[in-house]
Amino acid sequence: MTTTENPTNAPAPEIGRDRRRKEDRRLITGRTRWTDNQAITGLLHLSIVRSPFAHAEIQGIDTSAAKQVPGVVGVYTAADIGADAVQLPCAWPITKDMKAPQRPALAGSRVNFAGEGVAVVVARSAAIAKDAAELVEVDYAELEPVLDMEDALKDGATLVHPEIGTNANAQWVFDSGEAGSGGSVAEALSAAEKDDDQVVIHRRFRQQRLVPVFMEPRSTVVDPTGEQLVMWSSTQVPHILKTMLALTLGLPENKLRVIAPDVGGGFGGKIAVAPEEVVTLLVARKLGKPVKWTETRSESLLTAHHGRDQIQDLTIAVTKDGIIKGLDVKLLADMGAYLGLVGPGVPILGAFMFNAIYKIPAYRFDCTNVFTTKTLTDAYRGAGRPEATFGIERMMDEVAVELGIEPMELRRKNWIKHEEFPYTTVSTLTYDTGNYEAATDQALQMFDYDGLRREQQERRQRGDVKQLGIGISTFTEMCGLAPSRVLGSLDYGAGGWETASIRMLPTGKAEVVVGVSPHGQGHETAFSQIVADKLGIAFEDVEILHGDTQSSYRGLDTYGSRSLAVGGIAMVKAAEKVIEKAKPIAAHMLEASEDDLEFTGGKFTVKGTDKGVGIADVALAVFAAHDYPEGIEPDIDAHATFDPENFSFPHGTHLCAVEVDTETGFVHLHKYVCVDDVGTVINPLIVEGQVHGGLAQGIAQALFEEAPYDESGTLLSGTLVDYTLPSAADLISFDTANTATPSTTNPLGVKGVGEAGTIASTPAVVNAVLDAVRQYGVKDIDMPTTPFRVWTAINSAKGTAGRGDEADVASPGAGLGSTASDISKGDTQGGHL
Ligand code: MCN
Repeated sequence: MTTTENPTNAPAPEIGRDRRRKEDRRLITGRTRWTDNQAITGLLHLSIVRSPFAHAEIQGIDTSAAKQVPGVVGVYTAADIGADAVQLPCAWPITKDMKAPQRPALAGSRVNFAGEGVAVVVARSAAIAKDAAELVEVDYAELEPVLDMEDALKDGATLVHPEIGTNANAQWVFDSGEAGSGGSVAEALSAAEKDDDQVVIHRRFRQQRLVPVFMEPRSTVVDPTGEQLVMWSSTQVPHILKTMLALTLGLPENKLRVIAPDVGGGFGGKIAVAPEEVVTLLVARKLGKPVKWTETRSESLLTAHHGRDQIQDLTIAVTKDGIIKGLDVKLLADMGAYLGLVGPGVPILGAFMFNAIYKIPAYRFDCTNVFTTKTLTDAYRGAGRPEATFGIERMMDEVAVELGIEPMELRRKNWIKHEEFPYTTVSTLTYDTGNYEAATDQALQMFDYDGLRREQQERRQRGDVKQLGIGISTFTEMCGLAPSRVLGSLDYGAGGWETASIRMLPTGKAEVVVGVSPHGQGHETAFSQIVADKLGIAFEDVEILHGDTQSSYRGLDTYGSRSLAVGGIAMVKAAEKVIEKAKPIAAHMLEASEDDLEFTGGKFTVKGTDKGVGIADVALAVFAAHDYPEGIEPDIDAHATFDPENFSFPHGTHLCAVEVDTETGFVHLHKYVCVDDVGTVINPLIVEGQVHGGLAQGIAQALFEEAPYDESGTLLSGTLVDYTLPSAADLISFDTANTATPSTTNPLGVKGVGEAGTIASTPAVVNAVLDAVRQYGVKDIDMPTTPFRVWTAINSAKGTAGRGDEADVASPGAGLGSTASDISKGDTQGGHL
């Protein structure tokens, strides 16, 4: 269920209306062309030979057998196509002295993660290319893998990139004392240590490695035969890809055209200039023929970038009645073997979110990015913000337990009150609007919080096998990624503006060319609603065109829940310009003064009369151009660019109840309620869908998904049998709702929603699991909280786990509970798994 409460704007006919997604007809009935479906005469197929070793010298590559296979057109090593000389781009150098080792498109002399490409086979069919790739013999001399971030930073550690002399990529620090946005954390912690009315609590949390499992695997087709080289790619970022290809390969940008046709999901995993895209381009140019590469699912799991993978050390100073005095965050973030397009900046986005919705007087964030011999990490739904939200929301529960304060009450004591907005946080962001009380009150009521707490007590008293746990998570996030100036101050390599152009057709229909690029978000529907409202034309009369740099030549693409809050506003501004340009022509047609005209419902009317012309009439008059005013161009098309002054800050309260089977450790979702505030809602159905999808992903991190490596650096979840994506059967029906405090940073009052569900849900679920089992002495369980881990945690805490169980817990992928958490002033933490 979705409801919109407290809207300040009266609902317009289209904005705020549930509309089914018009693009779904073609997307879900197979009437579209994904990149892999591009049919070009003479298309060749490329397969990549990948290293089975995490870290090894390449001593020789024998391609002779593969070359003999009928149908094979060529077999190339990195040197053959210059792929070893390429430096794939990293657009976010977070510090001046950040170490950015070379990232070739194919490895030349050394591989640094299992799955890195070392050679390619090009053949007349994909099957031949794959079979022949098996025949390429590579002579590897194995090196020691680098797997553990803490070990990687020790003196004498094996280096992933010996040429940079360290496994540390960069250290990035924010200190509110130095920034002048708050006090010194060192002082706050030391004052708390000396104060009997305060406690200092330390916890270590792990963000396991995840894989953004998009439905459509990555794929690219390059056709070099025309005047412009055309690349189709299943990418989230066609514009960025085009510019980066030009810069990386020294190609003239005007000779490049990138097309992202319909793209089947991305979740951040397709924000990349992928080595495979570059290799396909290099081979296509060498051969002068069109070439296609499409990954297998296993290739995708192994080599498309991963997400998360952090160790978080949080130390909080808090008064015994629950008021936060200071928060210190130390992070280690695993970059994997190389730097992705925005990889180093992902944990830095989290720097601004650990303080979350709370008033924290002193804050320090200190992050070290580390190289390991694993697949590289980069943006994954939420990028830095789910990690931060997890850290602080887990910590809030730890504080609540430690101080014996009801967890929601603790949050209430510390959050920013609605009358305090706009509020500048300790990490220097200014939250424009929000109402945490309203969202929370609605969530509590929908959840029947008190009723479930009663049931929990009853089950405890009866000693039921299935115990109830209740978890809370509140959240806010910075999204609508822009403003350009702020991104610049964070050393991000691009701006944050977005564009839209409206082309008015002679028959009064509108083609809207947008710079953002959907891959499942329903843009064509929601954006048609906006433009229909603003121009006063029918929803069906608006066409949204995207994803082709030839028609949409300017844009910064889709990520960071920015498409509506930035791109949508560019559409509003373009529509306003269309009306502005149409006005003198309408006045001319009506033989009236422009000052006497008003525009409503798609029509210019002379005030106080029923004389009027529609925008469609003006469009036709402009097309004929027989009679239009002197000095005015016969053209009412318009282009606009929007660069907001601030992020948008959606927020919400998520409540989760789980049943934990104390005999099997199985966690069953019992109830999930969330109330999100995304400002003005354009399409409630789409918003609800976005939240549902996000919840599935966040819950999956808490309960199911993990990409672990064994001690040789081999990925253990290389298929979807091992990487446990939840199915519908693993989830329940979610109860979602919205409150609406419109954003003041854009004229629609909208805030992003694409990442919200993912950000808030993970800590809500883990807090619920722990709430069920704390009674046995369990203090923490690493994610995902699998039945085995939960069962082991309960039995270890009770002292009933046997030797065999302990051995299993320490096995790779079991979460390794060897984390050191403690509470100063006497308390110690046990049972952490
Ligand atoms: N919307 C709305 N009203 C609001 C906010 C949003 O109607 N107040 C609508 C928008 O018009 C848009 C959709 O909701 O149709 C999402 O909008 P927005 O929050 O601006 O997010 P983006 O369109 O920029 O999408 C990016 C975001 C991110 S960062 C990830 S990751 C993600 C996500 O979207 N990946 C997705 N949602 C996904 N959904 C699908 N199906 N597949 C993915 O890969």
